[in-house]
Amino acid sequence: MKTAVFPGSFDPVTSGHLDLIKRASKMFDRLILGVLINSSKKPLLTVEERVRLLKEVTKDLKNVEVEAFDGLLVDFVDRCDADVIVRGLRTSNDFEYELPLAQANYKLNESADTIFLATSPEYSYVSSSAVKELMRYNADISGFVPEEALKYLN
Ligand code: COD
Repeated sequence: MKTAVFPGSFDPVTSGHLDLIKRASKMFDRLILGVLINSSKKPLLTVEERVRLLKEVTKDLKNVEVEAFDGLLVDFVDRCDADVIVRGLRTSNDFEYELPLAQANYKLNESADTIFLATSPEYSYVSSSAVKELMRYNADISGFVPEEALKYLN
């Protein structure tokens, strides 16, 4: 049984996240979405809200679980008894950020190896930061977040 952890802030979950979650859920027997509790980014939503929204948007994906975590990702991966970490890549900026993170995680724990999935082109411009920025201007975010999240955020 292969288990993967897809960690993130998910503040809030976007259509880009959901696309990646659906694709990764087909590759592994079990996919655990790890929601970081103490993000250094100032969160829009509480961790409870982020977990609840993720559960709602993934309710039809039977092998997907959602859990909040604190501390190091490698320790969460161990607690989940996971085989791999999944992360997404949109641009070369993501790559610059992700590569040292993946290498550091592997150095800390060789069972915390990372695989990257390329964003689907239709979601490459989507990010939680863009959603937060648009919300500040009361703009339409329907193309950026799943329907369930849209209802809640509106
Ligand atoms: N298309 C595809 N992928 C996307 C899209 C999109 N449109 N939008 C986002 N993604 C991907 C991101 O590239 C990322 O892989 C993932 O979705 C989650 O994104 P975010 O922004 O919600 O989450 P991050 O990047 O803020 O998560 C950071 C972590 C929580 C993974 C990180 O801070 C962490 O591991 N913290 C724990 C402490 C730790 O262990 N630090 C490392 C020390 S070396």
